[in-house]
Formats: sequence, structure tokens, C-alpha cells
Amino acid sequence: MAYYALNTEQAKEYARQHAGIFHANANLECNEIGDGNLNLVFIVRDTATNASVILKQALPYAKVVGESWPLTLDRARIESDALAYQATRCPQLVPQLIAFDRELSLIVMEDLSDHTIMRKGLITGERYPLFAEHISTFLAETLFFSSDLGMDQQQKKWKVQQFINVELCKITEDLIFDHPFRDAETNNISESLQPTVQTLWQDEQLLAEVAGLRELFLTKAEALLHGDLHTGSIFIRQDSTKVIDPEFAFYGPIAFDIAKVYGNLLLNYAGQLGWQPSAEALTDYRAYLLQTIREISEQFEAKFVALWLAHGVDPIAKSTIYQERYMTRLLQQAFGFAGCVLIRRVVGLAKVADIEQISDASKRLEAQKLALTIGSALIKQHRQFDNIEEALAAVVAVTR
Ligand code: SR1
Ligand code: MG
Repeated sequence: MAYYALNTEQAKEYARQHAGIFHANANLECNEIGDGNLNLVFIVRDTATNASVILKQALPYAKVVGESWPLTLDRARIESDALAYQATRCPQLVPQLIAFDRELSLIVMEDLSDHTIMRKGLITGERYPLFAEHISTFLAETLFFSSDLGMDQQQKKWKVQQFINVELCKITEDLIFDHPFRDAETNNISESLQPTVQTLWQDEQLLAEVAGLRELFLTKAEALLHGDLHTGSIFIRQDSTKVIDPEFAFYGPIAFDIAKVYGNLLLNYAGQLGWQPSAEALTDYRAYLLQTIREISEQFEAKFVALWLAHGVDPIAKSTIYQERYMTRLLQQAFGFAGCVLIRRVVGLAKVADIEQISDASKRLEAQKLALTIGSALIKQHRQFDNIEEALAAVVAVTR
């Protein structure tokens, strides 16, 4: 069957037949709710029982740009396979996968409308006391058990093959590790930010560090990553966290997933000067964001090492000295990658609402500059950080 994009009527009928929760005569309503960059997303609801599901369909191009940017439909298969893997490790932290239709590149999954997209919650100043505990579990479980430390090392090589994701990795290689660091066509830089960005592009030390981080991303098939773990890929409530959208999943460097979480909390940290009502409230909320990063780092390390000690498959890797070096390396790489994430969201094609939706132009500019300053400091200093306090101190040191 030829590929076709569903409309709301077709999505409704598809859900009636395949979701397994609707009566044949149910009165269903359907809306397209996708606000992401790439896909169609429908919510289908039974108006009598309120039962609902999500249908997510990959388009053969990137929705954010249009048909001029073709994109593989295989990303829907990768997303479905990644969701299935994540559910084996931490089912409470991902949406339930109901069905996958390869012909339509369509995933049917649990509706999480009783949660909020975390980016939106952070912008309005919400706090999530269980987030660090939940996300550190997600990271430790999914990364450890897909790595050479936690699974059969020959099977792992087949998994690397299963998750080859050439086109979506290329998006990351371009939009995070290349274009923001030179005068590329895809960049989107406001006039007033041009001089600051020009300075970044001439910073040889910065560019050398970015080249090293890019090399890691290109070459280090360490574990099965989510691949795009920003705060728009997280549905949240006070008592629940759900990680969605693993279509960028591939075997890459463990620190990259951790970095996307840190980088997006730090983008919010920069953007809060446009959202908080007073200097005191700003200081307080920023302290909360840094404390969240601290807790994620500490809890991730404790959980990952505990899994390693209990389930490690490689006797030679059980050396305590090696484990300490390994965890320090992850911390350093996570903050280096996080610096690239900060810069890409200010200079590059895809922005974040935390900064872009600040209505006061001078505050927006200030937030953009702060994100660039923090990003640059983290990239240049990351290989010197020995612990989380040194990394957080580097952020505070450049915060005005
Ligand atoms: C064209 S896609 C732009 C960005 O959206 C996704 O969430 C990824 O972060 C990607 O880089
Ligand atoms: Mg996404």
C-alpha cells in the first residue's frame, strides 16, 4: 500500500479498529495535536466514556520545514522498538505502546493528557520534586542494560545494527554539532545577537572542544540512547514522569542523553529572567533548577554503579578505579554535550519556548546571551570537572 498521511476522520476509524479500547459504534472525536517538529499526532477520544489513545504518524519529510526536507519513515519503527525496550526496563516511566503499523509508520500509544509537557510546566515556574528520582532511574536502567556493561556483548552488536538511525543522527550532527558553530544557512540568528555569535565562531578553543564532542557522538556506540531527551520529550505530573518520543534512538555515547536533560534545564535557567516576577523569585527558581541537576547527577551515578555491581557482565570492568574514571568521564562529557545543546537552541534552526517566547525583546536578548555564555563555558571547561559541584559552580560563575 502506498504511504498516505491520515486525516482526522481516518485516524478516528483506524483507532476504532486497532486501539482495542473502543466499541464498534462508539462516538469518537479526533484532533491533530502535534506541536513537534516532525510528525502528525492525533488524539482520539470516546465522547461517552472519555477513553482515549494517541496516534503518532511519521511523515516522509520534516514537518517543521516541509516536503523539501525528506526524512526516513523508518524512524517510526525505531521509536516503536525503543519504546518496547524502555518498557522492559522501566514501564512506569514510558507510555504504553499499544500497536505499531509499519505500512502507515504509525504508533498507537497511551494518552498522557493528564500530564503536562515539562517545558511548559517549567516556563510557568512549576516544581517537580520526583523528577530527579524518576529521570535518573530512566537513564541508569535504559543506558546500563543496553551497554557492554549490562548485556551480552555479542547481542549488543546486533542491537547496534537494529538501531542504525542514519538520517536522524545526521540531524543531530548538523543541528547540534556543526551548524551553530559556523555561518550555516539553517541558522536563525537575530540581528542583535550577531556580534556575540561572531565571537563564538572565532573562538578556536571552543571549536576544538566541539570537534571532540562531535567525534564522540559520531563514533561512540556505547548504549541505546533515547537520542532527544529534552523537556519537550517529557510528560510530567507531581507524582509521575513519562519519557516520550524516542525516534532519535541509536547506539551512542551515554552522556548525550544525560546532557539533553541538563542542557534543557539550563536553557530554562537562562530563560527564567523573562518569566519570574522578581529578582528574588528568579534566584530561588534558578537554585531549584541547579539542585535538580545536582540530584539527577548524584542519583544517576549511584544507580548506575549499583546496577554495575549487581548485574555487570564484564569481570574486567569491575575494577573500582575503572568505575570511578568511567563515571567522571560521563559527568565531563555530559556537561560538554549540554553546552552544545544550549548553543544550538539559540543559534540554530530549532528554538525553545523557554527563551523564544519571552515577549520583552531586551530580556529575550539577555537570556539568549546567558545561554550562549553558559554553553561556551561548559564546552571549554568540561574536561576539567572532577565532580558535579565544579560543573554547577561554572554555571553560577557566568550567571549575571
Ligand atoms: C528538524 S528537527 C529539529 C529538532 O527537533 C527535535 O526535537 C530534535 O532535537 C531536532 O534536532
Ligand atoms: Mg520529538
